[in-house]
Amino acid sequence: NSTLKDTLKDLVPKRRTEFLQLRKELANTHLPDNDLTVGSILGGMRGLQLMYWQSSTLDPNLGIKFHGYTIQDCQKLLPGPKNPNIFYPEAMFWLLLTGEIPNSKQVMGLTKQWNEIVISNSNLETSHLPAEVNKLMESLPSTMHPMTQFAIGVSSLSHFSKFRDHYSRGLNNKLTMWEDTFDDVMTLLAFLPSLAGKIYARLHGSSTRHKGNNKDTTSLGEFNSKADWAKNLTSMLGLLNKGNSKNNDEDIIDLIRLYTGLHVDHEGGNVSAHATHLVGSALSDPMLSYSSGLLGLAGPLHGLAAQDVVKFLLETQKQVKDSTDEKQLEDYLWSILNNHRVIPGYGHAVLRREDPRFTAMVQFTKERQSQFKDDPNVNLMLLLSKVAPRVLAEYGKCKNPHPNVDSASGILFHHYGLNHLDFITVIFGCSRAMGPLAQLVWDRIYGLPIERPKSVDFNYLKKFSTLS
Ligand code: CMX
Repeated sequence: NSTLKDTLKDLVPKRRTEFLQLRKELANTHLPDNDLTVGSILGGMRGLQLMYWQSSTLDPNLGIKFHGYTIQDCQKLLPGPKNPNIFYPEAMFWLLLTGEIPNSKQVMGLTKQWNEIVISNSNLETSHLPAEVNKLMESLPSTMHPMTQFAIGVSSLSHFSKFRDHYSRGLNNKLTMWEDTFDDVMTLLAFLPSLAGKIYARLHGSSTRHKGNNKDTTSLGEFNSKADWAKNLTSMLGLLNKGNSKNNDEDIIDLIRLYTGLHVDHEGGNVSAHATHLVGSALSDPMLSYSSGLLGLAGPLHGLAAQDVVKFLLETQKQVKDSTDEKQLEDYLWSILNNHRVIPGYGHAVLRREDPRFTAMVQFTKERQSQFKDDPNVNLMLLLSKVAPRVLAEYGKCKNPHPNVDSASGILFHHYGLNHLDFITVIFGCSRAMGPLAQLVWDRIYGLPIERPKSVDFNYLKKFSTLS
């Protein structure tokens, strides 16, 4: 009379032991007619060149390059506000799609197009979202994780997908469907700041009204049809005019511009990009495709690490008597590792050096030292980036002991008043949309096929081992 779970529980010890034995024994074994080893099939396909990606490649030692341009190149070459090293994310999207550095006029034109999409497709009486999407978002429990809300909101925009509509009516064909994909991508990117603003406002439990409109529960700040995408995102999160004289509005806008400009793409194999590409390969529309990417970004080993890092830093402040003392920090990190937990914000599946995106975030703090010098959490983040690599290198397990993309960003948002930590990954999701969605346009241009790798089962693998 045992339940399904009890039956499974009885099976687990034997099967797990057999599986681990098989994985060890066959690590270097090639299956018939297959160039891959069993080790790579069972090891997360690490390092295998199995995908085509148009816009970016990741060099383990140099970091990400967008059409050959490094992060530093982009900081120098892409149009932005006058402030050094800052560029508009719109400019990065242009580069991702075309491989060309746009001029300022082209970038301003793109911003204008996105803002027009928002204005002309929203019921401005109630929000800066299509009325149906706004209604749906209002119906979600405000306690639901922001990333779940975000993925729901993005997939609901599929209701307005030109690609889906034309496909169902037989109006597009293989040669032209990239154009509908492109138009949907523009719609989706245009609405991301409003959607993020909506979710953030609901997290606060109450929503301020823009223009004194009592019905509005859109965001904590205003949408400005003349502002750039990142400025609107910052504003709609209510991060402007916080009244703290030390924190200049222009700096927080620049942080969001820099962050959302840098996190757009990290070649194709990471979970959010790969999920978008995989689902898109079934000709699901861009909204459904990217919604699946967001669900992957919501995993703690991927984008959620950004919120985990901030929680970790705040917890470290509580647990360690003096967080400026390297020895105390080292001891604390060892206690984490000895409890079989990971140190969030460190390590990477591909990179083998400090993440250049982390370096750019740290550079941002150095350029504004007077603002950050008295923030104990930012100082802890900086000190940990020296201590943790030493500890992780001695621990000896992880292939890359250096800080990754998620190490610095969250605590900088926190510094500027973003106080719902669960929300941090939503900002990552706004940015990450650009790379995988640019790829989706190219998937359609090239007519790439549906992805359908072959899988192998336990009994087949067993034949090649001593278990047979
Ligand atoms: N702390 C403790 N242990 C770590 C570690 C860390 N920061 N990074 C890796 N390890 C461990 C792994 O858990 C693994 O242990 P097991 O053999 O017991 O499974 C071992 O070291 C080898 O791992 P690896 O080959 O170096 O790294 P993977 O490719 O398996 O994983 C990653 C990469 C990012 C998931 C991992 O480094 C990690 O968990 N880091 C912490 C979470 C994090 O910061 N994620 C954000 C990554 C950036 C992003 O993609 O968004």
